[in-house]
Amino acid sequence: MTEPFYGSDYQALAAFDPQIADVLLTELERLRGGLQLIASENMSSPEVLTALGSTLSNKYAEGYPGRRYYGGCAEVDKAEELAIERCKALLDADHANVQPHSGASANQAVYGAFLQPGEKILAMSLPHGGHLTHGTKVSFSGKWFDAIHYGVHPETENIDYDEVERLAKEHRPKVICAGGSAIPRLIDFERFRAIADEVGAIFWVDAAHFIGLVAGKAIPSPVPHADVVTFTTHKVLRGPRSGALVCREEHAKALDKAVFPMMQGGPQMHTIAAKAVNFKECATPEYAAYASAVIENCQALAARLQEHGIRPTTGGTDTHLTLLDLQGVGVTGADAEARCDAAGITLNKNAIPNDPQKPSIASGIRVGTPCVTTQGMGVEQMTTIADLIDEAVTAGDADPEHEVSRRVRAQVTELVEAFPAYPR
Ligand code: DSN
Repeated sequence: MTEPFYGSDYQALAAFDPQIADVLLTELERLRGGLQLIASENMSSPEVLTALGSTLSNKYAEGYPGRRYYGGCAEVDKAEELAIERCKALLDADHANVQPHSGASANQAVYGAFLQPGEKILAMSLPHGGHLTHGTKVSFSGKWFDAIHYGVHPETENIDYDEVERLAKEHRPKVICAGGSAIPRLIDFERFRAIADEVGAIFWVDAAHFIGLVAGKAIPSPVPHADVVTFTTHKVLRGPRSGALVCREEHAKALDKAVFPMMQGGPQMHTIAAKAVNFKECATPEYAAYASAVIENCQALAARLQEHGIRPTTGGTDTHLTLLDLQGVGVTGADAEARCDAAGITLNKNAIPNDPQKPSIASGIRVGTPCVTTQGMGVEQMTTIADLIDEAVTAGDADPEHEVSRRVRAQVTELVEAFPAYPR
């Protein structure tokens, strides 16, 4: 390249705004210095980050490629067309909309396309693993729509499909939603489709958590079964922080209109370019191997934690996350999160099904392997990580100076130095 590229120039930023430059650098050091086990996070490639830090951020481009409300969109049109085509090919979908700013925005579009205020949706309850935008009272989805919630079976801790069917027949919802943020097992999309067909409902899959595993062909796809599939692009998928949706051709117009102009204004063209880069990455054999390794690692981690008496709900995992019940070791989710944090392990407290604790305390933690797998760790390292989690949770302290915090942190440092994030 002969021209200077404007963007990603850290030195220039540091000269102008040392305070923000310092935040950028210390956040990078935080990422590098500890174990990142939040199931919904990942580490995008430098190529994705370069597209994000580009002058495409400047462009207004309301509308869709070839049909914009502003001039000067020829170049950004190319980026969006590439993103759409790559997304459709990756997920074998009829239609893709790559403009949603986030998973929540993509979900809003589903409500906008298929429901009128006050109409019914059937979705998984948040305390059983659902999501805020699936009809919780604190979200637009529960304030403006009539949400009915299913949960997990008390014995299997897996989705109670009989309950889904019973509630669907009783309430006749316009939309049935599958997916959530703390579901460790595969979802039976065929069963959901059959239930939706029985009551004439739209079948929506919120695949934010697991779409990366689908893209890597590591788990079955919801796309052949669902009317619409929404997702984020920054979780296992490893793209920029954003959202997207794919749908059947018959719903393309309604969903496009619901994304813009109903729910959003100008699309973020730099992020759309970064999504295009990410979809290209996800179509490679390397990414497919990564997606399988994420699951293998998570299964190894869950199995080892179980040996320590930290129980994976549902008995294990088929995906990138395991939801762990800490009641057997007598520690709350909040305490476990704080103790791990002090020891250099970042994870989050999480409600478990039928949790006796309030959500801000919780009886569980959610642990995921997207980041550590990106760093190249394998099943051997998962055993070490499980041992470190166990030590921090059961013997540790929220004080970073506590001897257990220090001891675990030293081992974490050794591990992340052997498998660096964003190698220098
Ligand atoms: N915050 C996301 C997660 O952690 O799963 C869901 O929106």
